[in-house]
Parts: sequence; structure tokens; C-alpha cells
Amino acid sequence: MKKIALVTGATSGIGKATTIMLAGCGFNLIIAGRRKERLDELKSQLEIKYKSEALPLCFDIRNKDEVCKAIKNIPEKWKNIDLLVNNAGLAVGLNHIQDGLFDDWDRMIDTNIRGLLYITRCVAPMMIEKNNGHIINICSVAGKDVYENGNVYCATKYAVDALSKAMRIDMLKHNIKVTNVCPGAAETEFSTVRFKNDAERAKATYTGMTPLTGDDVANVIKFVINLPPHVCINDIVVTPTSQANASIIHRN
Ligand code: NDP
Ligand code: 8X3
Repeated sequence: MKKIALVTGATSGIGKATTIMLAGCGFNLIIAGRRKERLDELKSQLEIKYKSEALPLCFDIRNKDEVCKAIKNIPEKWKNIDLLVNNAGLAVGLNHIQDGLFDDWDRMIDTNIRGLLYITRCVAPMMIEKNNGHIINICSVAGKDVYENGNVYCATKYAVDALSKAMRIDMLKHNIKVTNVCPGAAETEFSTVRFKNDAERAKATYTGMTPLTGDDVANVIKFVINLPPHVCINDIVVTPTSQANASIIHRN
């Protein structure tokens, strides 16, 4: 029987690449996001190309009731979730703290922290019941170091870093692995979202360097999930070769 993975933020970037990698590794996939047409397209791709079954779940992860309802209503055969990839997240804006927009802050806090908590609260009991599972939280180098103008985004990722450590402790006696994955600059829709569709600013983020791709991060996740049952990677930082940490990038 195929294993089941639930990936949040499967419609784009790291989440989409991870979903496709997992299908290639023989998983059936529960794919979550807000953009229904992208979920439907991905479902077809997974079924046709990888012969994986896919269950699209369309919800806004910031909405507690939507998240709980979606997970509660998962058909019985999908409830045996082996792997949860908490990937949905975003940065919005890049301002000094005194210029920050409340709405940007709320979006980041509600998505990156609250959303991750809601989905974990719904899925973890299913793993506990079978005394097995793996939770992967997509954190960031921004959860390891702060950088100018990164303030609230960094704070949300520091929270993810803390939650990964806390989950690791709480899940220990239930035989559930928890892994914190911290990517550096990856060229996805991340900067387009951060700069609110300003394509030039988004592109400039990666000028003079070779950024990670979603596939690069997915490959790291592939390594993490394919270790023997008694081995758990707790925390892993992966950056482009030209990036040392959240604020130091060498550009040509
Ligand atoms: P993308 O913008 O390409 O993907 C973000 C994903 O999150 C989309 O699938 C989006 O789906 C989903 N998402 C965002 N908001 C919500 C919401 N309210 N409800 C449900 N789903 C939501 O960015 P990345 O792939 O780069 O980002 C994935 C994760 O990686 C994020 O947590 C990000 O912080 C982290 N990260 C990214 C790095 C980078 O440089 N790109 C580096 C380090 C970490 P939809 O819009 O369909 O809802
Ligand atoms: C995304 C990486 O450095 O833009 O988490 O914050 S960074």
C-alpha cells in the first residue's frame, strides 16, 4: 500500500516540487492550497505521470474553521497520513519596523504561525493514533538570523524554528519524527508575493547569483524522508553556494 503525504502550499514553488518528488517516491498525495485550478491541474499530473492518487483540499490555512473542516472531512482511506509537510507560507513587504503595514504583519503571522499550528493540531492526532509519522516544517534561514527589514517575517520563522523544537519533544514518545528545513534564497513565487507583484523587484532578488530552485529543496526533503526509521534529521539549513546566511550573499 502506498504511503500518504499531506503537503500544504502545493500549488507553487517548494510545495509543488516536493509534491512531485513525493509522487516519484511512491506516495499518494493530499495537496492543499487556495488556488483550486492549480490543485486540479496538479492532481491530473500526479495521476497520469506518476500513477499516484491525489486528493485536493482547497482552503485558506489562516481560517481555523476551514482547516478543521477540511481535515475532518477527509475520506477514511486518506486518514492514514504518514508525512505532513508544513510548507504554506509567505513574506509580505520589506520595511523597517516603523514603516510596516499591519495588514502585511497579520498575513505573515496568520499564515506562517497560526496556519501551521491549525493543520498540525488536526493531523498530529492521526499520527499519534498509529504511533508513527513524520512532520516536516519549512522554516527558513530567516528563522536562524534576522536581517534588515526582515523583522516580522523573521519573527514568524523564528516561531517555526521554536515550534519544530517543541514538536520534536512532544512527538518523541509517539515515534513521530519532526524535521525543520531551513532554505535560503529559492526562486519561486516567494519574491513576487513579497513585493506584491512588482516583477522587477522580485527578479532583482536573484541578480548576480544562482538561487535554489524548488527542486533543490525537494531533493533535501527526499534525503530526509528516506533515512532509516531510527534516524531523524532535526534541523537542516540549505542555501545557494553564494549565500552564507540570511543577510550575506555574494553577487557577481
Ligand atoms: P510560493 O509563493 O511559490 O508558494 C507559497 C505556497 O503557500 C503557495 O502554494 C500558496 O498557495 C501557499 N499559501 C500561501 N498563503 C496561503 C494561505 N493563506 N492558505 C493556504 N495556502 C497558502 O513560495 P515558496 O515555495 O518559496 O514558499 C514555500 C515556503 O518556503 C514558505 O513557508 C516560505 O516562507 C518558505 N521559504 C521560502 C524561501 C524562498 O526563498 N523562496 C526560503 C526559505 C523559506 P495558494 O496561493 O494557492 O494558497
Ligand atoms: C526566505 C528567505 O532570506 O528572503 O525565507 O528571508 S529570505
